[in-house]
Amino acid sequence: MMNSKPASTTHYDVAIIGGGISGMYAIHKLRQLGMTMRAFEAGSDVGGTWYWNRYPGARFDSESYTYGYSFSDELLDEWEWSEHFAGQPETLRYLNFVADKFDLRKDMQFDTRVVAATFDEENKLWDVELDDGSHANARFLLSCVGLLSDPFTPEFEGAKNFKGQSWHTALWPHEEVDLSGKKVAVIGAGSTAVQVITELSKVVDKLSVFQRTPNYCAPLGNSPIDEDTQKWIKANYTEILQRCKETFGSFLYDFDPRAAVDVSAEERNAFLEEKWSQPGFGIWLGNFHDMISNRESNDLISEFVREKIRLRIDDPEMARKLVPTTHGFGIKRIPLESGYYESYNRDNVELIALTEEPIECITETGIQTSQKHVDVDVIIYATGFDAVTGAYNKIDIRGVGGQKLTDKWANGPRTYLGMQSTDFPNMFTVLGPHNGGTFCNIPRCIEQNIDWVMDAIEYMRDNDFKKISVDPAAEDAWTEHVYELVNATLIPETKTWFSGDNIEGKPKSFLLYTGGSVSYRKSCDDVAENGYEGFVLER
Ligand code: NA7
Repeated sequence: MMNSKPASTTHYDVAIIGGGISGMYAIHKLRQLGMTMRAFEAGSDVGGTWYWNRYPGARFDSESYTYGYSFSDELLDEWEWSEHFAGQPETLRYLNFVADKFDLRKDMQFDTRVVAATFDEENKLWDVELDDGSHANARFLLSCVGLLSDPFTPEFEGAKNFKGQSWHTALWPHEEVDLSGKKVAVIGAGSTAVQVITELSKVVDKLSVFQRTPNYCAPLGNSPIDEDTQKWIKANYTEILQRCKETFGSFLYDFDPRAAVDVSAEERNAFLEEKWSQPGFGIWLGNFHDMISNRESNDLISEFVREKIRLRIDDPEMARKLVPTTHGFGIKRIPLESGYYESYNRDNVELIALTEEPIECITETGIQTSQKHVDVDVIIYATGFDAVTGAYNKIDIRGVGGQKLTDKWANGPRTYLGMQSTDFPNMFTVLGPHNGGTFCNIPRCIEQNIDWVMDAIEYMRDNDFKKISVDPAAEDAWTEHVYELVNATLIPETKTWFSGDNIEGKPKSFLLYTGGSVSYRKSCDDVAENGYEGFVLER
């Protein structure tokens, strides 16, 4: 493939893969450094996650005003979020507004996939091959591919024979889809399914939900932002954004320093009731600090939430299927919902618990389970993503000595700070595996990641360095640190995309970083302050 390289290859200082929130910000920052760059984006326009995930109900689980970019006071002042948790159309409008305001598209190439990237050791350059066969090269390769950008559709027997329409939620059609009067199946019960089921249940003739593992869903508590609150937000952006820098997940709330087991039952219940009644992730990331590490505490909190779920479902048999029993609260991503459980009180919604009634195959007209045939017109796969490493595996990335990144990460990723991997010099992985941004209010950590990478690039330019690579000892230590942190929690006990075990055949290995944003930022800052300790810089 690489031999067909055309004679003329365009050169940039930085080649960026992806035109979502990370890629867009990277362009803005690189311009400030006076560098040349090009972002290659598979979609036809900006937005990444928010460009692709157009399904009904797609919405922030982060407070809108903690999610937007913070780099421009003017932008903070000009943009007004209409809801505390904005829906996808508004978010995409916002990202278009940013792209227009900062004229970002002129450094972006849409409808273009990067198919390969090879490090040219002699010239210390990355050669990037695009899906039209053309090439570009750059001193630095910045992967801005996001965490959840490689949609996963399980291979059910017979799926190809289905005569109706079917699609993955992340590939929702761009044209208007009218599902009223239709019989629709949704496969999945994660955050996406919870959002899409709630909306579809209100419009379709019949909705059949195929759920493998129920989740603990908590109320989102969304509402419009009134005029006074709007003024308050604008006047307090500095404090809001500063607060996000000080908390574990870069949200406005943080874990409570008390252990759930150390307080009286009365105090604990009052605390949980309060958290439950508040909007957003407070019930998860503002809960007792030992919730994700202490079995007893986790059991107490899980039972509190189970009871909340039971109370909302009319039919006890339906409630039994919807109440999680095989994992504890907060160990997996908590879907936030706006009437999800009430969907199951509607006559037009049925729930098929796949643990009791597995899918045998897909037929021309619907889904055959071990017990019945469910007739459907449309099948919606809300089956998640090949998370974190999936998008990397789709690109033939080769580092020193032609080593393939997929081979290096075959048994699980190895990185330093989640920013770079040994033998893949000059390649920075924004929100990459084991990066602090993986367990974070994403844009807050994207800005931290990009700012840090830009400082490194600037430092190299100013000191005439051409190559930055990771010392293997630093990579070993970071990887060890990542596993040590997660092994002190209950997370390894559960199957989740956090560990790649939502995908058959993918090695179970933890992909995120659970040390929290504050600790992660400090690690990154310390490395920079110590002359990029753990990295090797060459001229
Ligand atoms: P998730 O959270 O990975 O959810 C995927 C869902 O699809 C989950 O319920 C899975 O069940 C289900 N699934 C996956 N494969 C199958 C098969 N083969 N059969 C039946 N059901 C299956 O993805 P989401 O898109 O909902 O959310 C991803 C992230 O986006 C979320 O964490 C937020 O950060 C935003 P399982 O639980 O594996 O039994």
